[in-house]
Amino acid sequence: MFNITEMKPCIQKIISFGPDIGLILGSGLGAYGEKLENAEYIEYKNIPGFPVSHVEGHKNRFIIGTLYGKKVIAMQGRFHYYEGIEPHLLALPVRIMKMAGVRTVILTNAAGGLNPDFVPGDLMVITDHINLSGINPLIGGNEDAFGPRFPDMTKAYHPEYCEKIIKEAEEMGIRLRQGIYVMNTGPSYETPAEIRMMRLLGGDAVGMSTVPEVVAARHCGIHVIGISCITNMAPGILDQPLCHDEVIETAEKVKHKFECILDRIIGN
Ligand code: 6GU
Repeated sequence: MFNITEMKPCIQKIISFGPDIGLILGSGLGAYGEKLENAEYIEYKNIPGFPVSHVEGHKNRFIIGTLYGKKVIAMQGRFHYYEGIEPHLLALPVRIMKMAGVRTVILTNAAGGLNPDFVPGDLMVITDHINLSGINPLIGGNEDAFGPRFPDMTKAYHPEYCEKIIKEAEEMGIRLRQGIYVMNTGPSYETPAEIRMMRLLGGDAVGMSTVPEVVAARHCGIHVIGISCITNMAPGILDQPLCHDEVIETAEKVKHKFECILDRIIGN
């Protein structure tokens, strides 16, 4: 098991900065990190034992800086289990944020729509999740310094923040959905039969990330806000095949709407 305290000297810059808000940016949204003022960069490769993401467009660095007067740390390039990164390593970024004093983490992702009322380009506030991935970043010896062996996952997605975000989006004239995020490992997309199952289970969107970070964040008491960009409908919902280019294309199209919401959340 990796010993996180050994990383401390390499993340001293982050710890001294003392960010309040953590941002983990999903596919197509990494550029938001560039908005931070007086930014400094900490490359993952300079943190010993830290994984590196090979997903295209992910920059593999933390950015620390201020935005609307708040101290923010953004993770530009997140890790996925499908890359072959061990589950316990998926908890590291959130734990570094915890050591630096982060109280709230905002997670974004690209997801497939399960709810037939959704359309590609919709944004969805995550109100809860279903972990179908079969992995959990807390498997292994418990890191007692971070949290309990059996952490509670009720209200994992801060209910008052969810409500507030929905209200503010309304004020801004942005249609914001809400729903349950289902995590599957990927990298293959689901079969139509699997999608029917997920829908029956009560899922509204499906993706390949976020849940491990949420579990790690709740373990150590960090508040969570999750927002999915519905980049495509899940296989079988529409009678058409799914390709990754569509995911990237839609994420690019709704980037502005997504950024407006992030601005408002961080500002308030
Ligand atoms: Cl349909 N499935 C999964 N697992 N991840 C996705 C997706 C679908 N669409 C975007 N990301």
